[in-house]
Amino acid sequence: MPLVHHAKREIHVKVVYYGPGLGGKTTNLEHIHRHSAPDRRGKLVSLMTEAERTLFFDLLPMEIGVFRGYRVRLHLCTVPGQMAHDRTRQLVLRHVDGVVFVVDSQRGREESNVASIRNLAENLRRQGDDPDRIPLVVQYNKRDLPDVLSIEELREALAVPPDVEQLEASAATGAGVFETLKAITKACLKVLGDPATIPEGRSPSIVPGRRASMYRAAEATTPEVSIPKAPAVPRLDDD
Ligand SMILES: Nc1nc2c(ncn2[C@@H]2O[C@H](COP(=O)(O)OP(=O)(O)OP(=O)(O)O)[C@@H](O)[C@H]2O)c(=O)[nH]1
Ligand SMILES: [Mg+2]
Repeated sequence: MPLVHHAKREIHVKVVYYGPGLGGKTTNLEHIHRHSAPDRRGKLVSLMTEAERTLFFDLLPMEIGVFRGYRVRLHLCTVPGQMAHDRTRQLVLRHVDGVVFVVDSQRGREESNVASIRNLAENLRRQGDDPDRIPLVVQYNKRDLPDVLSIEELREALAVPPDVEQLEASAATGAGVFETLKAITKACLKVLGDPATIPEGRSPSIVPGRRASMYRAAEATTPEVSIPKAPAVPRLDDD
């Protein structure tokens, strides 16, 4: 991915919403699904536990218009944020083109946010991607709640470099949700360039030149977070 299909004049872009448990990833997709034209969106598939935690992943296919003569099809996915589901996160991340990192702005969630950034970097490296070259947007979510850190405090705690696009949001009310989607779509299409010149099939999504890294900062500043042994989860036979 992005996967270019010249005969159909289509581009497929996979965007993964990543972040700590209960940060609002699924709520983002639910808002997008609810507020998109029915002929532009597919079914929102969610696999949840009883407590409405994502057990496996959410998937929402969308069509967002035409880019240089090619129809753009987005595949929006979320990972399960709970630490135990790391194997599932690795599967969902395969062939990712762009990441939305959903930050939980609430006071007290700093460590979970940083642990999730570290985990994202680890899992990208594990599959051979350079975390500093995958298109990335940071969403500061839950801005509607009273006890949230300021954007400056969050930016500093998470060491988000200024060249990464950052947006405030409240997925619960919908504020900032489509702006985030637009930002990551633009970032993914920017690195794609002219689809007509790209070979058929899947090609890596790589930002030219490395960014300043919030991953290295997270790795340098956080203590080891031990990941408990994963419980049984359904396996995805990908490829
Ligand atoms: N007030 C407020 N609540 C939010 C916001 N975003 C999400 N929530 C609530 O936070 C809870 C968790 O949201 P989810 O979207 O399920 O979180 P998640 O990141 O998908 O969590 P996992 O699937 O466990 O990784 C839900 O009760 C949401 O309604 C927000 O912006 N503001
Ligand atoms: Mg979820």
